[in-house]
Amino acid sequence: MKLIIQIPCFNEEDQLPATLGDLPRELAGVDELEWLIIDDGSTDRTIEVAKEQGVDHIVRLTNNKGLAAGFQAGLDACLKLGADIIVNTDADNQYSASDIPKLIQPVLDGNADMVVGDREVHKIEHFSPLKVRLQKLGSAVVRRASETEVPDTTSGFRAYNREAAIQLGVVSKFTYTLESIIQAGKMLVAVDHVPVGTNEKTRESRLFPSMWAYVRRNGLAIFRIYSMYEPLRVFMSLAAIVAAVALVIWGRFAYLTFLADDPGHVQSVVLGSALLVIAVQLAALGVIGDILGGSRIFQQRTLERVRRIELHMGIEPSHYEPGNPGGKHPTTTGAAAGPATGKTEEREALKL
Ligand SMILES: Nc1nc2c(ncn2[C@@H]2O[C@H](COP(=O)(O)OP(=O)(O)O)[C@@H](O)[C@H]2O)c(=O)[nH]1
Ligand SMILES: [Mg+2]
Repeated sequence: MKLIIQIPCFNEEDQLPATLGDLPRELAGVDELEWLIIDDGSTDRTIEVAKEQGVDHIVRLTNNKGLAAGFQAGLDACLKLGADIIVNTDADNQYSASDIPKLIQPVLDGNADMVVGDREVHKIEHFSPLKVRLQKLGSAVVRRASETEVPDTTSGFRAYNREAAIQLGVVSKFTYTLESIIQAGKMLVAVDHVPVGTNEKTRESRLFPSMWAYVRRNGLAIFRIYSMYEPLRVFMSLAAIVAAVALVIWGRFAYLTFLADDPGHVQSVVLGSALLVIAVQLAALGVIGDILGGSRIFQQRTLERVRRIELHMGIEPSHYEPGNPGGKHPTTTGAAAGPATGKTEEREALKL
């Protein structure tokens, strides 16, 4: 059983020593435990600090591509490095590394493919009441769309087994947390959650510089994901609302003209007609979205099979460089050999 702990990083030289310092080097039920960082085009000493701290693997993106892209590149590398379980945590030591055993237990027991750490946000002191409320509202929407029970959907502290990691393919640029839960709920991934501890806040959130940014970005992400995965529900509901308004306006016209003997409200007829046209267009968007959704599921299944073939062939992770497992003295050329996929002969036979 091999566990890789991955950490997405963007300019985290100050935070990494404490975060990595708390990570375990061995765990019960795990034979090999390695650390991987995804450096998303950092301009500071993130890589050097990670090497000093003994990180085993580095995925180094050449420029900044955003958290979701980095997360996906990390999952891909962990799979290709032979991980059976992948734990994702944040670079700012937000989550208690001592809860990793709790997080992986349902996966080790074979009861879950993906486990989301629940921070129990109402207990976090530095979360304002507004943020807690928004967080809960957003989580309720995601639970509904995903048909899961995850209480803390924006938590980045998670464990995935190989099956879950192979199946996930997040397309959002900005955040992967919400979309991955919805996707998991729709695919053959069993999602569970466990309560986890958090540490003191060490710095402001980089992802959400203000409350307004938090609302806007998460709201947009939820709408986008919901309309992508449930287009019929979203657009038919909108169409029904607009059509109902149109009918009320027409009803008013009919009442005034035929019952109240107050003719001449032609504007109501025009407005009602315009709204009805909009309602039909919205309904059509729902149908088109539904058709696209169907083809996306096939693309996703194809991607899943391509991944299995890649893993079988031992294709190397992209943007990979070895870390410095011994720690302290960073190497400039990289210490160990390439990724230990153990499939070199097979690859050579296939002339890859
Ligand atoms: N790959 C990548 N990771 C990022 C980026 N911005 C932030 N992160 C990482 O995402 C994690 C969460 O970021 P943080 O600022 O703590 O956001 P919070 O979850 O709102 O507290 C940390 O590990 C950051 O290093 C980015 O642009 N790219
Ligand atoms: Mg944070």
